[in-house]
Formats: sequence, C-alpha cells, structure tokens
Amino acid sequence: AVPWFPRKVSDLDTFAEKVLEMGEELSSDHPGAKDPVYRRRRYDIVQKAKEYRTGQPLPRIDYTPEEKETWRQVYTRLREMYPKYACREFLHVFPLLEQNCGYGPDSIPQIEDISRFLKDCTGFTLRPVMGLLTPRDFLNSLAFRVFHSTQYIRHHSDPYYTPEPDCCHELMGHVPLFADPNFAELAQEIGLASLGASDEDIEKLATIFWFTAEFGLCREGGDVRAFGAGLLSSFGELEYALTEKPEKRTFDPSQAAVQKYPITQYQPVYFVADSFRDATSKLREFNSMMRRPFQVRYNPYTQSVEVL
Ligand code: H2B
Ligand code: FE
Repeated sequence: AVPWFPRKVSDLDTFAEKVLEMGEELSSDHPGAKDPVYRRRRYDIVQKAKEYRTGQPLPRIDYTPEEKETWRQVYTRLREMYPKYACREFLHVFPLLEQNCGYGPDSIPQIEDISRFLKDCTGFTLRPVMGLLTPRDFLNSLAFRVFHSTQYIRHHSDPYYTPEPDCCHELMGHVPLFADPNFAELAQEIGLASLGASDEDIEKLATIFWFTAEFGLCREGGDVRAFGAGLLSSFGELEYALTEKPEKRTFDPSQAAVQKYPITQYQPVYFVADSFRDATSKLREFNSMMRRPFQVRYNPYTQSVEVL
C-alpha cells in the first residue's frame, strides 16, 4: 500500500501535533532541561506552533532581552565568516534579508516577515513547528514549497551549541537559500519524490537532504564554498568543512543516498555539487529510478499535488 501523503497545502496541518522530539518536553541532556524559566518559555512558544493552521498569520514572538543576546552572539560570529565561506547565492540574499526582513544583530527576525519575502522570491513559505518532524512529514512539506521553522532559541548557557534545530539554525542556515530559485527547485524535487515513497526511499531522500540542504558544499570557480544550513549555522564546522581534513566527494545522489553519517560530530565526508541546477538534474535522474506506482505534479495555482 502507498503511504498516505498530503495532497493540498492545508493537509500539512495534520503534522502540527506529530513531533518526534522535544516539542513540549525537553530531553534530560538538553542544556535548558534544568531551567524552569526556559522550559516555560519553550512551552509557550510551541503552543503557538501547535495551534497554527494554514492561512493564518504566522505567530509573532516578542523575544526577551536574554533571547536577543543569544541571537546577537550567534549572528555576529557567523555573519563575519560568511564572505569567506558561504556560496554566492547565499551571499546575494543575505543583505536582502537584512534590508527587508529585520535581520541584524539586535533583533530576531519574525517568520511572518521572512515568509512574505520568500514567497515573492520563489513561492516558498514558512510554517511554525513545535520541534523535529518525522523525515517523511518534513520532506513532504517541501513538495509544496513549505519549510517548517522552529521559533524558539537555544539555551543562553551555550550560544554556540544546540542539539536540535532552533531559530538560529533555521533563519541563518536555511532561510537564505529558499530565496534562490535554483535551490528552491532542488528542495522541492526532494519533496515531490518523498510523496507516498516507501520507508527505504524516505531514508535515502532524507540522507540526500542531509548531504545537500544540511551539509552541502558547492564548487565556485576553483573554490569550494558551503551551502548547507548545518554548516552555515555552525562557525566551528563551517571552518572545519573547508579545510583539507574531511573527505570531499563530487555530489552523486546514488552515493549520497546511502552514505553513513554521524549526527553529533563534524562530518567526515562532504559532497560537493557543481551547481544547484546540476544537483537537481542528477536528482531527477535518480528519482526516476525509484519504484513508485504513480507520478506527481505540483499545481502552484491550487497549491495541490496532482497524481498522474
Ligand atoms: N524537522 C524539523 N522541524 N526541522 C528540520 O530541519 C528537520 C525535521 N529535518 N525533521 C529533517 C527531519 C531532516 O533531518 C531529514 C529529512 O530527516
Ligand atoms: Fe536543518
């Protein structure tokens, strides 16, 4: 049987309560686990994500001075590294986010403002989320050009560490590239392939997502630059990834799909794409070899998926 999948954008509402981790409760090794003020704050922020439904304005969060201070530290440190390490497309968009969406060291941007901006650029929009979604749900939403974004921030005791996605990771790491048309197409291609896919194929697509959107590198002239959000939101790994230490292979979806990777250490292997367009065309070819008894087409006018 074909696993259920969303057919229209409002079907994504069914994911709101199905988070894997964290969500309303923090695990015991989370840096904020013993801080009742932090836990209460997280709880309040994720309630808004839990209650959000398609078509509503995205929740605005009135961030506290302590939260803004954490953001300032992360922002300042990463911002100064980007010119040397980030890919061209990222560097093109980042100043536009500063001009149009409230990006800067002194305040945490609001996802409603960012979502409007992205919609103008590529049709991507954001949705609030309580925490980690299943890989299937998370990838399925990309078929609709929807990206799930957390709104809480990491614990202030360690501004440079987070065991989970937080607004620094989403807004600094992921958001800029969703404004790039070619990257948007790559992301949606992974999403479309995930609709109704078998569990094995979901695992492969999630691994491809890992080696592109999270930890991808790309060639730029004779240079190698970062485009993955896991790198662009971690100053330590960003620097490390572009040294000689880790292994770098040319991006090939059939290899990347089955590559093992650690999740709590720096990556020993990275894949280097020639361009987003080249990665997308390789991915299309890879996807066409997956066994799925139907084809899908996204209809942007109705924001729905047609099954062929
Ligand atoms: N859920 C959320 N909320 N954000 C993510 O970045 C995320 C996710 N990534 N679920 C997914 C899993 C990713 O690691 C892949 C597809 O498994
Ligand atoms: Fe991520």
